[in-house]
Amino acid sequence: QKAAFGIIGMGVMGKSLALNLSGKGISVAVYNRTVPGVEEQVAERFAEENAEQPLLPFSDAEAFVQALEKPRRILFMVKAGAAVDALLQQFQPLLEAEDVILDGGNSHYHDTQRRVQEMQALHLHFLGVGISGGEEGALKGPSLMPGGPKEGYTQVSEILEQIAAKDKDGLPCCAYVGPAGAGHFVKMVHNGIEYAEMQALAEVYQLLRFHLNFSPETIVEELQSWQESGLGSYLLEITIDILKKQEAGGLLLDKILDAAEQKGTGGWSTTAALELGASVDPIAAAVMARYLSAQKKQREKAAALVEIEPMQIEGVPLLHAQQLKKGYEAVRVVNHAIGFELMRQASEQYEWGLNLSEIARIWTNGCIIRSQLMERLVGILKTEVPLLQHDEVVSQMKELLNSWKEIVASGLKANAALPVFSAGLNYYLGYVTAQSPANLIQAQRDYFGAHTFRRVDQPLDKYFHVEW
Ligand code: NBP
Repeated sequence: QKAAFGIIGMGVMGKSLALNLSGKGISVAVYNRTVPGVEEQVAERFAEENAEQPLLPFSDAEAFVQALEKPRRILFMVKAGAAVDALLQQFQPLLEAEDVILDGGNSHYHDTQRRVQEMQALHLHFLGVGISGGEEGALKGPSLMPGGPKEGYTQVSEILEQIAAKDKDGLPCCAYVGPAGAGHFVKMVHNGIEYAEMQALAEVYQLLRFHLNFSPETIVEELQSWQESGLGSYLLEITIDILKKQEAGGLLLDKILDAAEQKGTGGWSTTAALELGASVDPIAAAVMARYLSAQKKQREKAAALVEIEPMQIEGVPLLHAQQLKKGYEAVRVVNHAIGFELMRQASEQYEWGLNLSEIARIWTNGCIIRSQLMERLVGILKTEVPLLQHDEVVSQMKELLNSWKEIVASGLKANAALPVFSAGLNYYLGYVTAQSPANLIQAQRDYFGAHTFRRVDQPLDKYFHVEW
């Protein structure tokens, strides 16, 4: 009997997804490459360990392909980049017209765009599928963001919807996102928002612990109250758990080196924003904050030279914690607004027809940035109005703005670097400023480079130059 679905790559994600599928009664053929001298028969051992599941293991590519129902549906769950192209080279001659290849890795959307076209020329459907939720999500139900040729998607929609997480109405957190590289673009932006959200939480922790003198236990209590009062999210939940984790009578967190690493998707979001002419200040700030954190040795040396110490924020800590909560609420709205705006601009530029409300919906469960805010955004994004101009959001931000400004000002004064809190605030203040100083920029450009400028007292399609 042939298998309904094939997975290539028995790493962390590939194994979990195989178990998710097989747990739903879907027969899965699994394959892993064999690197001579390294672990062999990876797929076979995985199937042995899970003998009760309908798994068919292979180390031979041809036998793997032959074991699949037609049209074949094969998910690549391997490292993004050259590995995906190498696999396409290897497997494409073994496949037939109408077969579907899904790339579930974190591939760059430009690569996916190219691969869709290359495979289309061979009458194969190539789908770039964003997958979020980590190992546990893959096993229990991830959020899935498939993009590429629609005909390919219809061949796999039923299976993907079956293994995806479910939203509060029981609908799958999986929806066809758009053509070409749209799925991987959306996953990239998901990760960009994730970077900003993680950094915002790191700043909250830093302020509470080192500038407001909260003990880890009190921070846990404080954050738990946030979690229960509208700010609930997966990332806040795991942050609370992390702040409880003890090792040898102390906080494990205190033993972890403060040098953040990254795999690139946050940086890609920033590059995409530069390409599209979009502003993603807090996402970019979060990426840069990780780079700066990684320069541990330089930071230590500079700290000794400059002798800057974390200072206590003056005043009543509990009142500042309330301001911080409001600032956190505000910066999260901006983090999300810029992410969705980036997708809107990409959708316009590439003609993808992205449905932002539907994207928010498939991010309400299974993925790392699931939150109560995301649930709210599903409704808000149904309108064409930009998120930060939506009535409900305008009144919310009016209510939060003063506290946000206060906490950023007090934090900076107390020597806390607040990359995301302050970049978000700068973005927001810039966004709500009708008259910016960019007229001076235009004048300077015209002065030294005769780059011309438009005038507010003349039609806007006319350009002027003066001898300064
Ligand atoms: P792992 O490192 O656990 O597994 C990688 C898999 O890719 C292994 O099966 C490996 O085979 C295979 N592989 C590599 Br590496 N190079 C290959 C090649 N040239 N040909 C064939 N197979 C190759 O990674 P993972 O965490 O499962 O992630 C897989 C993809 O999913 C990545 O793109 C990742 O960014 C993405 N992703 C990960 C997560 C997560 O939370 N981990 C979440 C969402 C997306 P081997 O065993 O022979 O080396």
